[in-house]
Amino acid sequence: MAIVYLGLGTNLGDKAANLHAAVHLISGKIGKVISLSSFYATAPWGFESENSFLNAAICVETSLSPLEVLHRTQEIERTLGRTHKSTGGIYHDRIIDIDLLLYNKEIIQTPELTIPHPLMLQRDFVMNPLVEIAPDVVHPVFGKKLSALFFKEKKEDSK
Ligand code: PH2
Ligand code: MG
Ligand code: MG
Repeated sequence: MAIVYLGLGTNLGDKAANLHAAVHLISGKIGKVISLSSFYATAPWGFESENSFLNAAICVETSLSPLEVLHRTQEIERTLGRTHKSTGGIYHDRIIDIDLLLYNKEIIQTPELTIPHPLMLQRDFVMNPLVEIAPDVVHPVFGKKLSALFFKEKKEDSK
């Protein structure tokens, strides 16, 4: 069994309902939900949109491999009606986005999948919910607890 952390985001439609629907499908198709963060209202990051986001993080116990988890999350995004993927750093409004943040302590770098998620530490909309449910989980690249890394980022921001 592996422990996987996923980031969830939505900025279209009934956002709370979209997150609940994603959690339900994740529990059916990926594994047992161990914990779910609060839902955080956040401003769009990295692109302009009049639609604010609702973000959350979830911890799941799974028997699937990292690539299988990725493919299931993509399937769930399509089931919930996501049309186009963000490519080349161009972001779009979306019904649901499910990002693979951490898979055990694994470090994976392939064209299809990079774990830990390369931008997670820079994104408050990922780290606020993730630190809520996993403050003591150690980031496999930086070797420090998520809470410590997030706090450090915050201090550097305010310099
Ligand atoms: N996702 C992005 C880009 N920008 N901004 C917020 N607030 N929340 C997101 O989930 C988000 C974003 C790329 O997937
Ligand atoms: Mg994303
Ligand atoms: Mg994504």
